[in-house]
Amino acid sequence: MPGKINRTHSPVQSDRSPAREKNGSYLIFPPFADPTWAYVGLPTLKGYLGQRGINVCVRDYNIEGLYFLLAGKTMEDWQQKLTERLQALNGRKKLNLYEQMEYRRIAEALPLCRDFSDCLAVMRDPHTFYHKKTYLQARDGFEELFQVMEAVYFPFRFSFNRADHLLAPWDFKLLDHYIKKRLSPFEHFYRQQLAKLDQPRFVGLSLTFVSQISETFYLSGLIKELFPACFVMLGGPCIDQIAQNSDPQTASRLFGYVDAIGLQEGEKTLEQLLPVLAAESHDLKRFAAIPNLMLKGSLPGSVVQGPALTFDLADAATPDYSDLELDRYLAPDRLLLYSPTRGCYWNKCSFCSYGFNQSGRHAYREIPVERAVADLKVMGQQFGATNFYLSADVLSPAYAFALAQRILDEGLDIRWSTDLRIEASYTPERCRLLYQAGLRAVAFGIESGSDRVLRLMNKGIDAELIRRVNRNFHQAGISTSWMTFLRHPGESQHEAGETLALIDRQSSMVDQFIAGEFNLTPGSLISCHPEQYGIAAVYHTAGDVFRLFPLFSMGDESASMAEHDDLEKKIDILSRRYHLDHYPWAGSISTHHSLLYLLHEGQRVFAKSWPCPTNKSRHKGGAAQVHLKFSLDDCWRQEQAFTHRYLSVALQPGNNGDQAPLSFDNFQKALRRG
Ligand code: B12
Ligand code: SF4
Repeated sequence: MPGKINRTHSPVQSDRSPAREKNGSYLIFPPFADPTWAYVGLPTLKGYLGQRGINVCVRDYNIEGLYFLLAGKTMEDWQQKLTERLQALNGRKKLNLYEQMEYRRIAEALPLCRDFSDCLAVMRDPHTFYHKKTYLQARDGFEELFQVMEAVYFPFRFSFNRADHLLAPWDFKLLDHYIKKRLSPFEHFYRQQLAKLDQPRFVGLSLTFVSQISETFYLSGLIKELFPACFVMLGGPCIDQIAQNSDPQTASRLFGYVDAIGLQEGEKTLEQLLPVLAAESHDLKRFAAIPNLMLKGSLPGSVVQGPALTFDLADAATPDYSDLELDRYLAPDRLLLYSPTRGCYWNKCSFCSYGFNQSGRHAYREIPVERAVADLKVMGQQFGATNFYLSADVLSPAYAFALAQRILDEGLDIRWSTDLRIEASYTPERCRLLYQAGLRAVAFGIESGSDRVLRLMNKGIDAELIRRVNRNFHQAGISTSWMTFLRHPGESQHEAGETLALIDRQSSMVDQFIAGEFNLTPGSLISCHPEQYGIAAVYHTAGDVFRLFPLFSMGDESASMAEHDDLEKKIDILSRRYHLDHYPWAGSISTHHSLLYLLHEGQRVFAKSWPCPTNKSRHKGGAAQVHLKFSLDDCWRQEQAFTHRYLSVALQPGNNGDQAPLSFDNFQKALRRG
């Protein structure tokens, strides 16, 4: 029998009163994103607007939605649905390909159904959180929760960093299918939440990460359905990328879902827009003058855009987290995000197009150090936090030193982590200053261990400088994380090996690392001038209408399978010496859980392997506990064969380097063909 579900237990219930909320303006952060801390974008906007007398309410549906998923009633419904569906499929003589895919997922998910609220309790308890085996079991519990969800909502996939279709990217057809068929796991939760709003006048949804696309559009549809007069708007880096990269037709279709889009930073946009919306009758002409605002134009397929504006950080205000229940996040302590700088002072690496940098209007800016330290102090006092993540592209060395000095002068006792660039000015003495001021973890974009590739990337650093600066930080007691990637266009097999060899040689002073694979980022120098990097063609799939996942072909220079396997083996050997994990778990870079473990157990906590949890009940365990008519191995083999066959065609560009066929539509047709 699948695990029992406890309906009465209540750690997953919110204390928030169900009373109707009167505020007319809301800023909502939709799922799916990191649930271990509150993301900084909306509290930053609330702080700024509040200082100017404009009141907005921030709601984090990412964390509140997770509590809904963990509720006993939700799991009970899912378990019933899975049981009924399995019975129905077992009643068939034969399963088609799609049913086989679903059947295997259901069979493996059913035995995992249980009350997962114990996992939540572990993550929030200051004792069990630091007991590694217990922590890992709870972490696996959350992964299993998603596995169950993926079976219920097949063919969609979910995690704290993903919400997508099995194979096809989000396009309008897939989004409409998701919205009209009410396929979101949060359908009931959204309705409960929205029922509490008393005729909202304005709702701004933050679309920061790709993993929020489906829920953002789903929510906007629901809000429009429930409150037709409400002005619904999107903002954040991901929708900015979509609006800037898509062709004009796609951009204009976005206004079938929302009234407006905020490009780049939202402070000035909302400061000017909200009073206009509050006025009895809107003077529509005034919209067109609002900075960074994008609206539907009067001609079919056209859009109107307000003047582009780069926010002056001298005007920034203290982020306001007061609407959020900070103890509901998945962590035993409070950590706040704060963004003291925006943009990158280097901003010329070949592969990078960070945040709004590609717009050319996201110059490097800093909140004056005195103000930043005052903000940290106020936030610490107001929200009871001593841990901070300085959430920014990068801090300049001069800024980091001045900030550290000021923290010490003000006697501020905090611990923090952030991203820095490798620079010669980080001497042993300066690194000690940073440590004294509370810096405990730093992430570096190392990228490569080959000097030639670093030059090709225009990184402005070399392997010798990397070694020296990393050592200075490490020896000062600051944990160092290396972010590297392989297969930059033009990188040879030997050069890729140099990166792994550098990590290997320096591993006694590298506290965490990641060796990822090169991805083409829209707006990066490589994307804009592929020929300079030996790229034969850049193309998209037909379904990638938002232009978020450019693909490329290198002619015949690509690595062979054997070369690829050789690098993977080397990464594996290196990784075995560490405890590395994906977002947001302890062992991933720049996350809340990793910082907490570093503070608790020291710099080298991830530079050794961790005990394995014992509750891995996947696959075989699952099949043993439910009545199965069809072989799961056969289902798996059929799916593998189809996926391989399908993608080998669907990802190939057309004859002129045009788009590849992969899309929701194309996938459906291929399924029917089998
Ligand atoms: C710090 C950072 C992180 C941190 C913290 C992330 C977190 N979850 O808290 C770490 C290192 C952990 C991280 C991880 C990842 N990140 Co990151 N990260 C950043 C970074 C460098 C800064 C973010 C920040 O603090 N900005 C400062 C705040 C104040 O600005 P903001 O959030 O953009 O909000 C402003 C505007 O967007 C706007 N706005 C926002 N919402 C709204 C709403 C309305 C209605 C309006 C009008 C305006 C508006 O106004 C705000 C104030 O000006 C950005 C790059 C960048 N410069 O944006 C990338 C960025 C956000 N990350 C990105 C990505 C991809 C990731 C990862 C998915 C990477 C990976 N491969 O796993 C993970 C996901 C983690 C997760 N699941 O949550 C992308 C997101 C876009 C995308 N294509 O998905 C970005 C934009 C970088 C990029 N590639 O362009 N990241
Ligand atoms: S990779 Fe880092 S240093 Fe290079 S441009 Fe991007 S943010 Fe700046």
